[in-house]
Amino acid sequence: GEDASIGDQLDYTITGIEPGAGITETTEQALNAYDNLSDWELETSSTAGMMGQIDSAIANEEPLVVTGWTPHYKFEMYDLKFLEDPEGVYGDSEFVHTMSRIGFEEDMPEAYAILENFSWEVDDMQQIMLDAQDMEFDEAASDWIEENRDLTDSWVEGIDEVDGQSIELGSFPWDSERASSQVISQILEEHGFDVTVSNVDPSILFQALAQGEVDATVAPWLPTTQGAYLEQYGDDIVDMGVNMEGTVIGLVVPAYMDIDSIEDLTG
Ligand code: PBE
Repeated sequence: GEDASIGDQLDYTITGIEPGAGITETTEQALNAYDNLSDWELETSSTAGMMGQIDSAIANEEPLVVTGWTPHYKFEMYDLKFLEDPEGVYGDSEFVHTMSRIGFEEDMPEAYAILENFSWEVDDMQQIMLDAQDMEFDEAASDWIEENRDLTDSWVEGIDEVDGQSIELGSFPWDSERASSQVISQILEEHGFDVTVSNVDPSILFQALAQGEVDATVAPWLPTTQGAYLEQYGDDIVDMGVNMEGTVIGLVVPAYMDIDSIEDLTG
């Protein structure tokens, strides 16, 4: 008989990650924006859970739709593709921003200046994520710093060292942000700061920044991924600008699935 529809095969379920992720919020918007997704739902769990589902689906060449993003080393590991997004819900290629609490520049001018100078490429982040498959993130970050001293020196050039001033950075639990927070915290520590990094969901990070509970972050993806959180808390946060460009979010499927667009997810 007829092949079961893609919706029937997947039980009308998109496999997601942590509830507080920006991509979770954006996918909820996609469920409303696409008429063909009116019977579909987003199953949130964890990034590890989503990765496990990719592992088993690909091993058995089964269909699967996940909330995906690049840079992410594991997505280079499998033959995956983004579904076209004709409604533009997931936006275009995005920017990673550096942000701080109000008052941070006055309180810690040297840290502010270094963070404002922080800027690197997707390939740099990808390299650390790749190396971190075989070692700890702090080791992978140290290796990258040693190989990129001309770039990292440019972040601190002409800025006075400090003597043990403590700084609290907020970040996310995803590999991309563990890479960036490791790099910037090691550079700040070399400059005399005593750095602590707390990895929290985006919804918590924006709140903490707005309430001045953390000093700064190099984690947020904008304008789409964490746009909703910036709308909510942006008036009480200093957006210091872009530190990296070229991140992408969307719905991702194994390349063997013969669908190309979100509109192909039908009942
Ligand atoms: N991510 C990775 C996060 C930001 C970095 C896309 C999973 C998110 O908030 O969706």
